[in-house]
Parts: sequence; structure tokens; C-alpha cells
Amino acid sequence: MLTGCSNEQPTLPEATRTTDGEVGAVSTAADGVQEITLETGDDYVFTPDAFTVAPGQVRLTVRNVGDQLTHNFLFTADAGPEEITEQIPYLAPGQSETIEFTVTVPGDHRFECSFHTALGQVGTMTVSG
Ligand SMILES: [Cu+2]
Repeated sequence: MLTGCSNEQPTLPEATRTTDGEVGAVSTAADGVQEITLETGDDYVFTPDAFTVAPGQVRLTVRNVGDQLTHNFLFTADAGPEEITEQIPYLAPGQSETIEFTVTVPGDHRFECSFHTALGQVGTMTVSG
């Protein structure tokens, strides 16, 4: 599947969107930066738990839609083709945080909520070649 700049206009009118970023889809913002929004909640899952970006700048938002659980978001140390140190250390229920970073090396980056890795709250960001 092709992603990125070749995408046509979204099919939903803007007024019906709940947020400025569609959960789970990598899109390109007006400033040219690729964007992705993940959701997590009271279920120890990131949605999506796998997505692919192109080399370049990435703006990643994590939204905690849960009522009870606090999560975080970080790329697992020494598990990817290059280091990404940007992280969201603390994301309380109802909060949304955005980080930006740049990737250059193709490969898979594991990410996790370090509070809940034992419960399987992990995922994979692939940087395409
Ligand atoms: Cu968590």
C-alpha cells in the first residue's frame, strides 16, 4: 500500500472528525511532516500497535482515552536501527501528548509503555527503506 503524499483528500468532511488526526493512519501535515496518532486506554494496548513511516521527521501523538490507567510511551533502548530518545514519560487518563523526532535508517523500532511491558503493551514502528 502506498502512503504519504500521494493520498487523496480524506473521505470524511472535516466537521465530522473528532480530532485533527485520524487514529492509526500515517498522514502528512500541512507543514510536510508525517503524523501518526496512537490511542491507548484501560486495556494495555496501543492502537495501532504497528505502523510504517518513511525516513524523515515524524510527529507522533499518543492519546490516553482510558478512565483509570496512566501510561507512557518510549522506544525500547538498543532495540532499533538508531536511537530515538524522545518519549512521553507520563500520560494520565484523558491526556494527549505529542513528540517529534527524525528517523533516517530503515528498520523496526520496538516501542512500549514501560509501566505495562509485562502485560504486553508494546508495538512496532517500521521505517521504510
Ligand atoms: Cu501502559
